[in-house]
Amino acid sequence: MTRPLILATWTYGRQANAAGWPHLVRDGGGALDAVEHACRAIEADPANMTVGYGGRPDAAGEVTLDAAVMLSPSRRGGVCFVRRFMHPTSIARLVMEKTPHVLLAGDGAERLAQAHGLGPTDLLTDEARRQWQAWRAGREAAPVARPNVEEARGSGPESAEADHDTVGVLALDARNVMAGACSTSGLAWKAPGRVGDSPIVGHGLYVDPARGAAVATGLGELVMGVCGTFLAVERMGQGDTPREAAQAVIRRVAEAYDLTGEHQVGIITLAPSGEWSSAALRPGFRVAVRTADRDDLVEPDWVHVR
Ligand code: SD4
Repeated sequence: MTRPLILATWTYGRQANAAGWPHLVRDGGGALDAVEHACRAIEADPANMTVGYGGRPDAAGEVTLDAAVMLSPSRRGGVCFVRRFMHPTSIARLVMEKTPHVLLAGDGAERLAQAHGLGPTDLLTDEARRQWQAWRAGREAAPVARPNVEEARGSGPESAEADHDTVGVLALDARNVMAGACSTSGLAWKAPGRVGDSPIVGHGLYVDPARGAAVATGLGELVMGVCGTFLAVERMGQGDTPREAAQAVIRRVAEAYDLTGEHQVGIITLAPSGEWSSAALRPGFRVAVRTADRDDLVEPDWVHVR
């Protein structure tokens, strides 16, 4: 199988891969640097309103970020409810490398960032504030009794990607080191305090060098109920191909929930051999793939929709 290899969620995954690739191939770099820098590029882009700086806020108008990085079951870190720093992926890496913990939340994560010289930033852009104000005005005019998660899915064509949030990246370097990272502002207009699948090992991201790696995107609540990425990697460990494992997770989600047409989950799976695949609940999900020979976007060859 081809390596080095970097895979990222959604069409903006190409932008992520472009930022990660030089770190994947340079001397002294590798898979971990590549996935971190891939996420950082999306976190810093205010035009992307689903990750990092410029992300859409929660129902109270506050942007809160979640992220994780992972090399193995014993080398992983996550942060959630980060409100003042643009690069939660780098803070997650600090949790992994500088603390004995797995997950830091809110002020604690921010203190760690500050202690390591990361500078605070106001994450709410004028455009995100404007959209939040419009959402709030609409809600006051016509209160809806659905949970925030449902409201956040939106409707119409833009919800296919615009609301779909996580940049998730998996990489395999020339030395066969596999790494993963993911970063998100979660769901637009979410309930204050809501944390999704992305910062939590085994839900939004899982990497086990002996078995494989997986990263998920879509409605975190759906992924979390089935421990989606752990399930995928565990199945690869038991002999599933990446394709079978990705499909098994999507089927499990479909079996576990009463789904509506707006629910989406996408997953990318990567075996230690470099073989990879993806699957989704419905059309719209894309995987950006970059190797020495290719740099393109792929649709999952299987989606659950029936
Ligand atoms: C979350 N999984 O917080 C993330 C958001 C996402 O497409 O990826 N949406 O639930």
